Amino acid sequence: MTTRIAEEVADALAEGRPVVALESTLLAHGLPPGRNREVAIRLEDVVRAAGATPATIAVLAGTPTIGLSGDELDRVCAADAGLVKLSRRDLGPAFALGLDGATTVASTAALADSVGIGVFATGGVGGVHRGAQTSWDVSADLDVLATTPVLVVCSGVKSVLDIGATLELLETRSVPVLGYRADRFPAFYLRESEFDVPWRVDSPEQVAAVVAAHRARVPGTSGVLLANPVPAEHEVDRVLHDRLLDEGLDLLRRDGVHGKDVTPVLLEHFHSGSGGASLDANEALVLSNAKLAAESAVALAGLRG
Ligand code: PSU
Ligand code: MN
Repeated sequence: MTTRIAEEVADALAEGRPVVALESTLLAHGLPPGRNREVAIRLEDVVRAAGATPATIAVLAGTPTIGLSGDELDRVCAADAGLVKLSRRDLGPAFALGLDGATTVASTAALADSVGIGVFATGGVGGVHRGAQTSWDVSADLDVLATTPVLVVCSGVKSVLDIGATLELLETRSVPVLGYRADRFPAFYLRESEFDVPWRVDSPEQVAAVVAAHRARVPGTSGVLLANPVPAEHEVDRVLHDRLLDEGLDLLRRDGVHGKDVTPVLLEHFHSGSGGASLDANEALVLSNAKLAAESAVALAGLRG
């Protein structure tokens, strides 16, 4: 069983041209069928327009696949796809059992790094869940950020998580957190949480300079988290957001949802309860993150000369 790398991605890597990894869980489990296929193609277009090569990552018939064809994107986005949500620990079983699966931030970043892709765009990363004091529900995304030298561009973490605890853990694990043209850490649907970002950067060149310094001159192998707030015109109304959040948390308790189902159930609640506003926000922020990731990858490639 080998890793399959799309030709255009392999060529770009061999020639040192910028590549941006994209995850498949946000397509298969974060967006509804139909819409997910449109977003998949728009993400790739945005990356290309900014001068980088997109590499959407998934596991297909047990093979890690870096860069999906149109047919493969159809397969990942199909209504009846039934793809398993694969975190990093699930990769071995999925390979061995020949499964189709969608990769989370944790597994996408790990697979990207394994083939030499150092920049990755997503929507929101997983983090410390509310009530983690008793549930121990802390996303493996944080562990991968702590151990994998990948730049992850996101719009912060959803307010369904314990944002303060998530930022504390990122500090403990020595992951630099940068706000893109922002002083506050964003909360996915909202441009600002109540928490400050440790560092602010204002251009892709600054992002690249920080990433290069972190990789070359700071001992250790942690990633870098770049937090890019949702574009202002797509931010979800705060009152609506707070209502959906309270309802969503009640729903989880009522139905006893836990583990890897928590994030998809909450996302679906937001999408159905907001009349589509949260979907528009979700699409706008991942597209904006893909663009910024591509611009940063281009700037990083420029530094390597
Ligand atoms: N946040 C979102 N949308 C998503 C996810 C996170 O706004 O679709 C997905 C990502 O793939 C992330 C995963 O890696 O959920 C985290 O899941 P968990 O909390 O079960 O680790
Ligand atoms: Mn979890």
